[in-house]
Amino acid sequence: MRTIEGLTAAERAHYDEHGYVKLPAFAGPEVCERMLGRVVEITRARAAGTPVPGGDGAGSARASLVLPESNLAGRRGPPEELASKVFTLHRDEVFGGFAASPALTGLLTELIGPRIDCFLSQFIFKNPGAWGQPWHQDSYYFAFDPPRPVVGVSLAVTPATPDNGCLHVLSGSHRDPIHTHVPDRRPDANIGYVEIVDRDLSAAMAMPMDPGDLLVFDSHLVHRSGDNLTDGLRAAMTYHFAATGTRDLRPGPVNDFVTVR
Ligand SMILES: O=C(O)CCC(=O)C(=O)O
Repeated sequence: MRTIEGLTAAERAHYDEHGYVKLPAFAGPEVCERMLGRVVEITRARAAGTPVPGGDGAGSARASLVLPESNLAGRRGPPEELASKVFTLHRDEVFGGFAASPALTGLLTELIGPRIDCFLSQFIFKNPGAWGQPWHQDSYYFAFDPPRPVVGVSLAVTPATPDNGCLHVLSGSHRDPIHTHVPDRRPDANIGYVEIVDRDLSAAMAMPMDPGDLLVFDSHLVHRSGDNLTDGLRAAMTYHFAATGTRDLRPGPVNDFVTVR
């Protein structure tokens, strides 16, 4: 578990040059286990139409929202094995606690400023057979004033490997403008998947991660995830942060600004 607040000089230099930095063993195994247990509980309660035990921020208008994995439609199994993403978890104690933890917000203050909101959270269920999310920049999805800085973090909850659909990143692409994104051309692709097709991606790299590793990345970084070709789950918890006071010019069902520092 990471004990220092903030980034080292080398980590900051890596982030500035490449648009991302990986922080090994940022969280302990108990954090990953608690998140996985909690999101399964929430996903099952949502599928059953019953209240989430202990609440999940459902007191807010923005309770968690479960998106199914389109290309697994028709498969039988418990709800979490058919889910793709569970959005808007950061009012829940388990997920909100991590978003507001000093170890995390300490480094975010260096990239964003002293007052920080978490506005988006997603638990990624990459179940066996699930397709990856194509090349994209996260800021394509955000219409903010000011548009930057926006920082994403992805915590590996299970091992992430090239075979089970880990993230891939294009180093230095955080300096790109937002590219044109076209709809994902695969007929059974998930809702909201879009794709960059006008960028040379030959220098992209896979980003394997161990459980507890944290990837911190700029919202202009071009990235994707792979298909899960294994018979095990790849799971990750992703959050996005912006400066408190950022205006959302196109409010939608999943952005929910909550001050974390
Ligand atoms: O982790 C994944 O599979 C994709 C997540 C991602 O790229 C995103 O949410 O922007």
